[in-house]
Amino acid sequence: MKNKHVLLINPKTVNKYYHVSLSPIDRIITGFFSWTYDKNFDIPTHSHCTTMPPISLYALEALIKDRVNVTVIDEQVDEIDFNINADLVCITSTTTQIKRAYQISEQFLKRGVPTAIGGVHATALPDECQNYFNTVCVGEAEGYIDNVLDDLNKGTLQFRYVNKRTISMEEAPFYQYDISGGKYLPFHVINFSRSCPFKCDFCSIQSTLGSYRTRSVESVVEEITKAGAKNVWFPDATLTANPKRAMELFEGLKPLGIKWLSQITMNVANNDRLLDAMAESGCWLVSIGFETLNARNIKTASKMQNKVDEYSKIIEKLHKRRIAIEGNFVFGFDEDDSSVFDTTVKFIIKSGIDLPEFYVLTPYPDTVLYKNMKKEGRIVDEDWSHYDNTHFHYLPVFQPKNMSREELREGCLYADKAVYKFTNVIRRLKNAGIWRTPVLLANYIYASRIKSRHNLLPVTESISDVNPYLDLNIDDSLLV
Ligand code: B12
Ligand code: SF4
Repeated sequence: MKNKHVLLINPKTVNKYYHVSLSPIDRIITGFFSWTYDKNFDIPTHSHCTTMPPISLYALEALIKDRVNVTVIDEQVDEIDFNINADLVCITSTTTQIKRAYQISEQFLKRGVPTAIGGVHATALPDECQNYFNTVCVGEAEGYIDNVLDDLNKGTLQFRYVNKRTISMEEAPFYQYDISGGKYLPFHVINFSRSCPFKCDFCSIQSTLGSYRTRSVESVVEEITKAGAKNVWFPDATLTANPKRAMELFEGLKPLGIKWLSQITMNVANNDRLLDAMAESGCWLVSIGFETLNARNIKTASKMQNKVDEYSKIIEKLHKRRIAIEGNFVFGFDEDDSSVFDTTVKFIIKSGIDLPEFYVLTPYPDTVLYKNMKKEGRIVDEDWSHYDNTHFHYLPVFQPKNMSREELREGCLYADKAVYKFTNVIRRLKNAGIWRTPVLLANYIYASRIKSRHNLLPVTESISDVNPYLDLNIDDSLLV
């Protein structure tokens, strides 16, 4: 008999919602796009939505739901009822979210409800987290979660649970959640692998998720078939990390007739057979970390699989196979000066990157980048909620080498505006040569998001005190 109630919470980071907020006019436009593309591809119906369900929580839910009653609260789209009856509150958190996680924990602790934290930040900095939660969980939950539940039942919750073992994918259940309901884009989310074999210095993946490993292709095919999924999102850090296993997966997916998207890395730039199989198995969009156009930056970041002179080639190869590209670029590496923004924007437009995304370099704790910058005395801000590489609300948390922090932030905002300027969207997509409805829709959503960025203020600040956009002075005439 289940006699305990566990809340699983994903804290929000901005005052509204993470990704998309659809006005009535947006709904009509996105609805039209969806209708012409695929009538089964529902657009989100929630008044605000985020693109992705919080997979950490759904991984946990799948692990514990047979033993306890579970309520999943994604604060990006749900309100937290702080008066709800619960025996344990489990919170997941990245570094950006951790301040909000502390606030949530405090509310429940005041009522005497025990709280536990796990995930990327808790794994990197367990001692810090211990100050704010009864229980801190380090590493992949599959290694300790049964002990947590046993101790919850006995009333003997420990202050620390640690798993240092890399758990096998057979031990990691598939996510189980209902994707209808309009809070998220309606992709069925399945991990084929966990972690990543590469060692980029700014990434915290190995320290959280152990060594790279994959599931059996048969189990993935069976899961997709059982769920009747037609649109699948593989949230793997790098689906093609092991090209041989990736080939087996793509062969397995071919008969299913699904459409899918995922993240890949440049290690497959010259593997034409794999790219063919990817397209034939239903891939319509890949996200790639190009990161920088400067080979010296690539070398310092240890992203050795990226060959800058092969970027145009892989873009062309993917477009030839009608696979659209979400291209991720990071600003703030040591070789970057104030000319990097224009150079990158021009490359993106010329090569027709379908969906560009910019990030500001961020030294997340427990990464090589963090350790190096700390040693060099270049970390100037230790407030974790400012470790947000996406929204550019704050000045970068470190001192860049060849520009000021202000220049770096304004450059990121400028680049975002430039690539999503209407005329540049058309130029980009014309150069890409793929006029796919979901890509047009995604460009529309990204452009709206950039336009309404000033509404997405950080949730841990008092909004009346801080509007980080008021002081911005971007000259529109500079836009490419
Ligand atoms: C897929 C992914 C995404 C997806 C989906 C995220 C989502 N909705 O959950 C998308 C693309 C949307 C995304 C967005 C972002 N991401 Co991301 N993402 C990843 C990636 C590559 C894989 C995550 C994954 O597969 N998780 C699978 C789940 C099952 O693993 P898990 O979360 O670790 O959870 C396990 C354990 O940690 C534990 N656990 C987790 N929480 C809890 C809580 C409790 C109480 C317990 C007991 C256990 C427990 O149990 C789980 C099962 O074992 C990671 C890399 C990584 N190291 O994790 C980056 C990563 C998490 N992302 C990162 C970042 C920075 C972001 C963004 C800010 C922007 C970006 N892309 O750079 C946004 C913001 C996300 C946010 N919530 O704030 C960073 C976070 C760094 C940090 N220190 O904070 C990471 C680590 C990558 C990196 N650059 O190093 N991301
Ligand atoms: S390839 Fe991607 S996931 Fe792998 S270490 Fe580098 S940045 Fe992290």
